[in-house]
Amino acid sequence: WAESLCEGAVVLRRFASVSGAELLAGIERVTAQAPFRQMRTPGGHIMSVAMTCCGDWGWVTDARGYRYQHQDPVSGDPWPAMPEVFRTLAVEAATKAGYDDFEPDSCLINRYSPGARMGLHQDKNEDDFGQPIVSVSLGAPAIFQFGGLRRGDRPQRVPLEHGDVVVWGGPARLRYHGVLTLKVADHPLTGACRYNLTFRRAR
Ligand code: MD5
Ligand code: FE
Repeated sequence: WAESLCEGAVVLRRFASVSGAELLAGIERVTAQAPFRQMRTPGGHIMSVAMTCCGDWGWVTDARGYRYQHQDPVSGDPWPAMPEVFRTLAVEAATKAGYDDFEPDSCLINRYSPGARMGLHQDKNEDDFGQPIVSVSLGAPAIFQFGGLRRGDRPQRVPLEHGDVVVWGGPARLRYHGVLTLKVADHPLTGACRYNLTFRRAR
């Protein structure tokens, strides 16, 4: 059940479903200190996905651009610590995919409500593209768009459900990707929302 989407992209179907409730409790703990917020892009648009972060480095966007920083710009406090259950899951998934020394220093938490989407983009604010990214889907299902190395490459549609984990490394690390508009759904643990945990080595 380690399915390969293409060279470098490994899907671990339902890998996180046993820890789903604990991961959602971790999200509650983080958001008590650093609530979800809709950030502004450098182009002035408000993102439809609500975000927060935990770990040493948090990803932020505002009029000044995209970057990682130690502090939550809303509170000025350091981002909450990464819950141990988050880190353990990400390290185990990376190991299964062949990355034995992945140590995430950043976890972006995305919350998609019905109607939210994420346009095609590359993740390239990190220092070392040799490090993989681990993403964990929780709650309502979504259609992930997995593109190529050029923006114009036609994306594949990959359905992602509660508990699915994808490890993006090697030649998949810099592919364009996005998430289609979330449909209305009703998941027993999250209601209509989809959460995604994105684990990265930022520095
Ligand atoms: C999500 N989040 O479902 C995705 C999961 C983000 C974001 O894209 O930037 O917050 S991470 C998917 C990903 C990461 C790195 C590379 C590739 C996909 N890829 O090569 O397709 O909310
Ligand atoms: Fe991304």
